[in-house]
Amino acid sequence: MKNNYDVLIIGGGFAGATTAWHLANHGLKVLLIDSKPWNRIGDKPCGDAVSKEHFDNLGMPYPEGEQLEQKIEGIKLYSPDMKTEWTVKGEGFEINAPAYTQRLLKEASNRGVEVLDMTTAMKPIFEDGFVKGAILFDRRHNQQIEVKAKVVVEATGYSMSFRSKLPQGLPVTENLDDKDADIAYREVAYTKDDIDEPQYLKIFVNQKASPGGYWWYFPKGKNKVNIGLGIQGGMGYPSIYTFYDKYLNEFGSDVDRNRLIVKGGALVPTRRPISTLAWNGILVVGDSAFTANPVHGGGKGSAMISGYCAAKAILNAFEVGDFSAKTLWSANLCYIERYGAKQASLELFRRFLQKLSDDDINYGMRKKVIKEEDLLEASAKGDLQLSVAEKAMRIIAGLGRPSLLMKLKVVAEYMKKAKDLYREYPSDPNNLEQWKSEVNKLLLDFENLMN
Ligand code: FDA
Ligand code: PGT
Repeated sequence: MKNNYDVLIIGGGFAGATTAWHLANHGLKVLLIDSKPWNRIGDKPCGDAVSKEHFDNLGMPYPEGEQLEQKIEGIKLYSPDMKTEWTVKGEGFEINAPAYTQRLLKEASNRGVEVLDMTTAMKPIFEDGFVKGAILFDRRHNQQIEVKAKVVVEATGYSMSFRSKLPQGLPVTENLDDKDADIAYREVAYTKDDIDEPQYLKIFVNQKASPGGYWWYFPKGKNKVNIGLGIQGGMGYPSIYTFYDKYLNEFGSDVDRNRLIVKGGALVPTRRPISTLAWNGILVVGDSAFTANPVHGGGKGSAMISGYCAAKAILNAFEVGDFSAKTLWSANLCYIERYGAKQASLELFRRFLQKLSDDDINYGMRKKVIKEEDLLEASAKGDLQLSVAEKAMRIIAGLGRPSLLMKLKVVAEYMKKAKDLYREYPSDPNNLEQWKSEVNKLLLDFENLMN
C-alpha cells in the first residue's frame, strides 16, 4: 500500500501528540502513528509531574477529570541526612499520562489528524539527502505501508528508533552518551495510610540510595503514590532494582506493594538538546531530541515545547513551500530560546551536582550555599545566582569548605558561558559544525576545571 501525506509524525507520546495538536486544523494532511494500541498510548514509565506554566505558555488545555490525579503546590527537597527540608513553591499537576495524551490525540483527530495505532515505522525513506517518508508496518491489518511525506517528525522517545536508522553522519543521528542519561524506575501503588500533604511532591537527594539522581515520592491523590528513583547511567552501578528494593522502605515506608498498579523503568536524557532538531525533511522532538531537564529529569513540559516549535516550523515551511533544513531551522531557534539554552547551562550544573558527596550536599543545603529561590531560578531559567554566596564567601569559606564554594563559582560562570553560546546559535545550518565545536570545547574546559 502507498500513501502521500504532508506530515508524518512517528510516535504519539507527549512530544508527538503535542505536535499533532498544534498542527491540526491548518489544512495539512497529517498522519500520526504509534506502535502501541490506542488505550496504551502515553503509558510510559514516568513520575507524571508537570509544571502548570508549560500549559499556560503553550496555550494547551489543563489536565482535568480522570487526566488529573493531584493538583501540586510545590516541591519539598530533602538533604541526604534528612536534616534540611527546602520547599520550592510552584503550581503543577500530577497527571494520568495515558488519559491526557489520548485526550490530545482525540482532539487532534477530531480536527483532522489521522491517527493509526499499532503501527510501527520500520525504516526511513531517504532520497537525495532528504527524509521523504517511512516504511510502516500496520499490525492491526498485518500490512506494510509506504508513506511519503514532505516532513517527518521523529517523536519516538528515548528509543530514537527512527532517526537511528538514517545514514550515520547526518546531524540528526547524534547519539546519547550513557553518562548523559539517568536510568529511572518507578512503581505506582496504593499507600497503607492517607498521605499527609498530597499537594507536595517530595524529592530526596541521596548519593548512596540513588547515585547521580534522586528518589521521588509523588502523590496521586490521598492514597496512591508514584515512587521511584534515578541513577546515573554508564557508571557500572548495580541494577536499578537493587537500589529500589534496598531503599524503598527508607523513602516509601507506607507503600503497599500488594496493591501495585504499575511498574517500569526507562532512560532519561540529562543533557543539552540534540545539536539540531531539524534536517532536510525531518524534525526531532521530545526525548529523542534530548529535551528533558538535565537537573530534575522532567521532560514532559519540554517535550511539549519542542512539539509546539516543530509545528510552528512546519506551518512556516508549508507557507514558503520549502522543506529543507534551512527552512525548518526556525524550530531550533524557537526551542533554544524557550528551553534549550537553559538545558545547556543546567547540564553543567548537573555534572557538578553528580560529583558531590552526601556530606557536601548536607552542608550546602544546611548553610544555604544555594538557596531555594536560587535553585528555582536555576531550574526555571538556567541562571545560578551566587551574589549572596559570593558576598558571604570569605565568612563561609572560613567555616570549612572553601573548595566547594570555589567550584560553585566556576560552575556559575560556565553556566553563564553556556547560555551565551546558545544565544549565538547559528541562524542557518552552514555554521552548525563550527558552533558545535565551540560547545564541545566549553564542555571539555569545564570538565578539566571540575576534575
Ligand atoms: P515517549 O516515550 O513518551 O513517546 C514515544 C512514543 O513513540 C511511544 O508512544 C512509542 O510507542 C512510540 N514509538 C517509538 N518508536 C516508534 C516507532 N518506530 N514507530 C511508531 N511508534 C514508535 N517527565 C516529567 O515531566 N515529569 C516526571 O515526573 C517525569 N518522571 C520520569 C520518571 C521516569 C521513570 C522516566 C523514565 C522519565 C520521567 N520523565 C518525567 C521524563 C518523561 O517521561 C519524558 O521526557 C517524556 O515522556 C518524553 O515524551 P516523548 O513523547 O518524547 O516520548
Ligand atoms: C542531579 C542529577 C539528576 C538527574 C535526574 C534524573 C532523575 C530521573 C527521574 C525523573 C523524575 C522526574 C521528576 C520531574 C519533576 C518535575 C519537577 C518540576 O516540574 O520542576 C519544576 C518545573 O521545571 P521546568 O524546567 O519543567 O519548568 C520551568 C518553568 O516552569 C517553565 O518555564 C521546577 O521546580 C524545580 O525545579 C524544583 C527543583 C528540583 C530539583 C531537583 C533536585 C536536584 C538536586 C539538588 C541538590 C542541591 C544541592 C546544592 C548544594 C550545593
